Amino acid sequence: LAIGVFDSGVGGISVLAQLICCLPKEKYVYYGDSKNAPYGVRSTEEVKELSFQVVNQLLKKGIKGLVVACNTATSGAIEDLRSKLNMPIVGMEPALKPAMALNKRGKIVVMATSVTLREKKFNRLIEALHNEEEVIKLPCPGLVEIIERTGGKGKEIQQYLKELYAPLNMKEIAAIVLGCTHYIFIKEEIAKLIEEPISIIDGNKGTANQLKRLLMEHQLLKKEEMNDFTEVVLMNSNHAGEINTLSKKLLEEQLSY
Ligand code: DGN
Repeated sequence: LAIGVFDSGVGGISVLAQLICCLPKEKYVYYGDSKNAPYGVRSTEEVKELSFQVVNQLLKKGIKGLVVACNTATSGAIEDLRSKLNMPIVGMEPALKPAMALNKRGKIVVMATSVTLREKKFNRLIEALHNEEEVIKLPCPGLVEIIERTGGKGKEIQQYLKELYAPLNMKEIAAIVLGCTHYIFIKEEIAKLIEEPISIIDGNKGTANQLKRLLMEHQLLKKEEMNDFTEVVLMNSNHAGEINTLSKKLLEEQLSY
């Protein structure tokens, strides 16, 4: 049985790459719902409905665990998914805790979709960390669409980021948290815009570690001797179950870092 991984498009490919590094013997089925991207501007009900549609496709492939490789779908649907499916389920969380653990003075910018920033899950996290004044919520409307179209390269992204950061005082910022899995592909572009002491952090490692812990706990981890290679099936709703070239290219890029 495989690990099912999904996102509202190609964003979760960055998570998949991290999972492969952490658990290379497993089989993965990735579903990118590019046809319905972005989820980030939809109602919570719609996000739930779309997430269940995708998960039904993954269940048909035979999965033993699920990674919701999308902060938006995690915020909107993970509780319902957990109550309906009997398997380990791991989601995304904007990496605020690691950002605070750096113990730097200054504000933490969280780049994410409007759904993620407005949902209870994230706001509870900020409250629990007693960090309300230090967090700047930075929604990035339209950015997911540009990344779906360009793979995260080119002038359009640079221009977008320049305008997004223009109102902020860079000197006040200690860290930038990438709270949307699509934004990992533009990490280098963001790095070009900022100066050294600002750290850029994502939650992918945390998710991979959590999956490993849960699979071990449920004795679902593949045995060392069973498989010498990673098996990956890529699907995308825009391509009728076919491998999507952009997903493949992004996965190869991520794995070669
Ligand atoms: N990759 C999704 C996330 O992590 O929130 C963003 C997707 C979207 O549809 N806006």
